[in-house]
Order: sequence, then C-alpha cells, then structure tokens
Amino acid sequence: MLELYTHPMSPCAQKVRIVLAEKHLEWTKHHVSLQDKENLEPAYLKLNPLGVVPTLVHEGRPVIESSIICEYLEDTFPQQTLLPQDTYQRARMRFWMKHVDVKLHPACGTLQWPMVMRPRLMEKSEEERDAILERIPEKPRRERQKRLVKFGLDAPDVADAVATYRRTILDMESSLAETAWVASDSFSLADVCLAPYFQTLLQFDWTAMFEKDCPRVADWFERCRARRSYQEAVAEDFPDDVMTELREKGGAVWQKIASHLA
Ligand SMILES: N[C@@H](CCC(=O)N[C@@H](CS)C(=O)NCC(=O)O)C(=O)O
Repeated sequence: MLELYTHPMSPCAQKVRIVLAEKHLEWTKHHVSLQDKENLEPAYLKLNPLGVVPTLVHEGRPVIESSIICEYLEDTFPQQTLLPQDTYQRARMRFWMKHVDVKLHPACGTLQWPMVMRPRLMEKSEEERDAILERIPEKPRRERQKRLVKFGLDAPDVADAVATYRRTILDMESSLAETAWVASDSFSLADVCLAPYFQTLLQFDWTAMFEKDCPRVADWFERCRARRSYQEAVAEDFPDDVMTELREKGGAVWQKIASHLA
C-alpha cells in the first residue's frame, strides 16, 4: 500500500523514513541509485518530475516533496501524532520545516555533492558527465551542481552553505532553551525534518560545528538518535565500515569546512 523511492544517504528520504517508523507503518522500499543517476531516468521522472528522492506512492498515487510527504502521512495516519497540540507551536514547527526545505537542504546538498557525487562523476569522461548534468530538470539546481562538480569544495557556494548550517544550529540552540524539542515539548515534524541534516555532520565527522558551544543542540541530537525510529530509519543504513570510510573522507576536508565558520 505504501511504497517509498529512497536512497540511504538522502536526508529528505530519511525524514520520511523516520515518520514511517514513528507511526509503525509497513512500506516497500525502492532503492534509487543517485550515484548512477537513476533519479534522472524517464521512468522515475514520470513519478517525480523534479528527479529527486523521495517519492511516496500510496495506493498507486505518487506524493512528492519530503515535507509534503511527511504532512501527508501525518494527515492520513494520525496515530502517534507528530503535531504539537498548540497551534502556535504548530506554526513554529512549520517554520522549521520551511527553513529546512528552503535553506538547510540546499546547504546540505552543496556539502554532500563534492563528497559523494563528484568522485563518481569524475570517473566518467567530460562528455558523459556534461550529458548527465544537462538532464537535471531545474536550472538553478543544475547550475549549482555543475559548479560543485567542477570545483568541489572550492566552489563559491560552499562558504554560504557552511554559514547557513551554523546559523541554523545557533537558532536551534535558542529554540531549545524554550522547549524540550525544537518546536514544542513533544517530538514533532520539526525534529524529524532537522535530524537527518545532523546525520550528515555525523557521517563526515563535522560535529564540531555544534558540539563545542551548542550543548542543547548536542543533547537534542543525542535524544533524536536514541529513538527507535532514528535507529531503524537512519542509523541502520550506516554500518561501522561505511561510517569509518565517510568519516575519514570528511575528516580530511574538515579544515576547509571550518575555514568558513565565523
Ligand atoms: N525539495 C525536495 C528535495 C529532494 C532532493 O533534493 N533530494 C536529493 C537527495 S536528498 C536528490 O534526490 N538529489 C538528486 C541528485 O542528487 O541528483 C524534497 O524535499 O523532497
């Protein structure tokens, strides 16, 4: 009844998998290889014209955009609700979800592409690489990804991406002084939508971005990771050998990332 097109390292897909786990929903996995660019194949573009994961298919109908999928699952399966009771806190939750979609997600992609996607694309000839990049549907994304492939972490987008991450962390530290979770005293979609972006920092050994001076954020992430939903939906896809490899790669470029921290 529920099918998810997903990739283990996609924070957007991780958001949806956390919701599915929180609600104890059964679902069928379709792995989309982003490294092989299966997301740009015509069959996948029919489901998701933006050529991105995740896509949820429920009773044969596709639902796209991770935050919309999360809200769709909440509306359709209200058990174990992830909405705060208070309407003001719901507004706060939606603010954070929007912040993730508009700012944090592009920042994360800017840091992930040079680490994960670029090495695979650089194995191809320039001609093959250009042909793949030309198939990316939206122009701003296509242009950004071309820059990230060409220049890696030296691309001009990287400084702003690191600053966006850091600003987000500082704003979360303030929010967490008011409520136990980011938007309210209960775990909500705001936490679901933010947590996977901290998995990215963890997997690349970049947690110094918050560990030294943002104790509330550090504690919040520990609490997210301790949830069964996070273990099932995210952590299980990162066995020790995968983590070791990613953390070595991330550690090797940490100084470059840190150079953009104010
Ligand atoms: N706004 C979309 C963004 C989805 C997105 O950018 N997904 C990434 C993985 S996290 C992706 O599929 N990228 C395609 C690529 O790397 O070519 C959503 O929230 O679902």
